[in-house]
This record gives sequence, structure tokens and C-alpha cells, in this order.
Amino acid sequence: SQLHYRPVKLYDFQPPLEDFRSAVLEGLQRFPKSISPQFLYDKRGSELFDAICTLPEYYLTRTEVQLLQDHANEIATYLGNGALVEFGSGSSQKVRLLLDAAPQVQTYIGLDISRQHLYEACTALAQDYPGLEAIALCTDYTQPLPIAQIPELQNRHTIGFFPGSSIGNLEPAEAVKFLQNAAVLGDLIIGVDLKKPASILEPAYDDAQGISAAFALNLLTRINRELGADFDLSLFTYRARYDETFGRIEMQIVSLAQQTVHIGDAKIRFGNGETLRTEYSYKYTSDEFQMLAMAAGFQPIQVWTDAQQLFNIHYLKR
Ligand code: AVJ
Repeated sequence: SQLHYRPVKLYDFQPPLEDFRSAVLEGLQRFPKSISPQFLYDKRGSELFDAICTLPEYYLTRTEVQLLQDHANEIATYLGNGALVEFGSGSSQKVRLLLDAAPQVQTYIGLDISRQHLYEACTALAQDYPGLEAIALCTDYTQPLPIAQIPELQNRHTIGFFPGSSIGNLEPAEAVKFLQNAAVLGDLIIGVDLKKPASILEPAYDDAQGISAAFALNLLTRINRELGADFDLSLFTYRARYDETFGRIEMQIVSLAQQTVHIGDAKIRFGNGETLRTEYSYKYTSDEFQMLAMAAGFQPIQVWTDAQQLFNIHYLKR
């Protein structure tokens, strides 16, 4: 049958995937124990994260979507006829709000480490936006971006898009490095969660239905399945605490007993009450984030905020 959309061009830079086994062993042999949040997103983890995004307590997604809808026309004036590059594009849903308001944007570049998911999301966009040139760029965006090798990015207005407050997973020094790398590309539209009372933040990361807990604890299930470990899920619990000094939510798995877990030949000891950190989620005031952006060489020129002061979308000019 005839194609009714422009085929998606794929640039595959074959980013090396971090080895799950060595990352897990390394993280469990540290003190305090920690494992990178990137490993939370297996099939079940991605489903649980999608469920988190619709929880009543998790205000981030719906607030950001509302901001994008409310200010789409103004954001479109900043986009002009530039090329839109989405970092960690996942299923590329939020960018549709921008594309709907900015028909003059003719090029979309999705950038993700997961080639299959990326390609499918770009294809779905190409189908829904006839005339849009959709490009899939499979690469690790924490590494220097191969822009010299992408003709579609040469000599044109380019705007990065990094929604979801995903930058919150990075420690501030890493966040500056990410922003410096993104600045090579052009301007940046970025979603950032605001500082607020712990009474609002903590339920967002430890909800009444236990979905946030299931999301973190699924990491242990994944380790059991993929690495042949023997975590007893009944001997661990989940906790999310807002550390006001650091301005971050700390998500951790807590051992309910002194115990030894086996991962292949390795023995991992847990003390009673010992923690395994699964994520940080940093929160920034508008001013703090603008300082961070300036440290990375950006000029903050606009910030959109909801009436309840929950969330920011920043426009950063290179
Ligand atoms: C995907 C990093 C933006 O920090 O709000 C939500 C991850 N983890 N609930 C966040 C998360 C548990 C989320 N980010």
C-alpha cells in the first residue's frame, strides 16, 4: 500500500548500553547503596511510570501539559520555522502540543538511547503530521552530540525540548554538564519542577495507591529475573523523603531486616534499615534554575508558571 507519510530517517550512532549486571553489582557494593534511575524503565517499569503520571498526587505531568497548552501560541513564536529536537523523546506525546501550535516547524528530531521505541514514536508522529520531516537520532544525550554529522541540523535555528523535569534526576553539577552539551545544539525549552512544601512533594513520590513504591521495588524484581538474584520483596519497603537542604526528593528502598541477597556468585549484605537509593528528584526555584542555565552558557529569556506555582517551563536562548 502507498505511504501516506514521509518515511523516518534514522541516524544510529549505536550508543553503548550500560551493562545492567556490572552497574547493579557496583551500586550494591557502594555505601550508601545506589543504582542509576535509568534501570527503572524495563517494560513493567515504563508501564508503572505511565501510571504515576496520571496519579492525583503526581501534579507534574498534568501541570506541564496544561502550561504547554495554555502558552502554545507564545511558545510557537519562539520556535519560528526552526527544527525541534526532543531529548529522551520516549513516546513523543508532549511535543504534539507544540507541533499543533507551530505548523511552520517542518523538522522534528527525536533523540533517544532506545532505538526501537524511538523509531516507532517518530513514525507515529510522521503519520499524524503529514509534511513533517521526522528524524530519529539514536544516541546517548549525556555524551557529546554528533551534530556535525547531521546535515538537517546545519545552519538553522534549532530548539531543544526536554520536558517532564527529567533534569531533576541529575545532580546540579551533572545538570550543568547536560545543559552545556544541549547548548551546542541551540535554544532549549525545558520543564522544571519547583521547590514547594514537603507536604505536597512527598505524596507525589509516595502515593496512596502504592504505584510509586511498586515502580521502585520493580527494580528488585528486574534484578531477580534478569540477573538470577534472590531478593525477597516482603523484606523491603519504599520511602520518599524531601531533603530541604539539598532541595531534592530522595527515593529509596529500605531493608526491613539484616539479610544477605545473592546475585550469581556475589553476596550482598543489608543491615536492618539500610537504604538503597533509586532516584534523586531535584527541585529548583525559577531563579536557581536560571542561574544553573547561565552557568551552562544559556540566556534565560522566558519562564511560564501555573497559578499554583507548581511547575516551570523555561525558554533558554543560546
Ligand atoms: C522522570 C525524573 C521526572 O522525578 O518526577 C517520578 C521520576 N520517579 N516518580 C520525577 C519519578 C518516581 C520523575 N522524572
